Amino acid sequence: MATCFIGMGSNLGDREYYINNAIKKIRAMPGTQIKKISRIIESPPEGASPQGPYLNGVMEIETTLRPYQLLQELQGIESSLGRVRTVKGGPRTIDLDILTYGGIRMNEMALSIPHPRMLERDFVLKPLREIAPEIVRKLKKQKATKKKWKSSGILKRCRQ
Ligand code: PH2
Ligand code: MG
Ligand code: MG
Repeated sequence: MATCFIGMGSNLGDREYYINNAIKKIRAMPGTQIKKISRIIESPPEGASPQGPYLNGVMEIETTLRPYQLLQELQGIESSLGRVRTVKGGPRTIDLDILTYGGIRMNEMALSIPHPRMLERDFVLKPLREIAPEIVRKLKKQKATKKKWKSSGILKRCRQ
């Protein structure tokens, strides 16, 4: 069983409908329980092409699904709610991102955990802090440590 945090976002069509439906469908995923859901906040699109404002939220789940099974379930829910992938970063009915999966770190083409840009995004940090402030503190500390190591050259020397 792993504790995971999932980011939700919508900026196309009936945004509340899509967020509520995604929550319902996540609740029905095999081996999965929702533990906490943050408040849903509205924010302007960050770093994306001109598009409408987003509704964003974060939830904590417990799941027996493995990372790629979880990804597949979430992508299935995105498709069932009319998500079409045309332009990268384009407007979407629903976006469901794995932010963290237990304490694991992975960096693969199809899946990077923790989500590589989550610590730079207020629309993730604000709801995540509301339900799990300790996770934000831990990830920020890990990032600062990694940066220190990198600048000291230790990481590079280890890889050679
Ligand atoms: N998602 C993006 C790009 N920009 N901006 C906001 N406010 N909320 C999002 O969910 C969002 C974004 C790509 O995933
Ligand atoms: Mg996504
Ligand atoms: Mg996203």
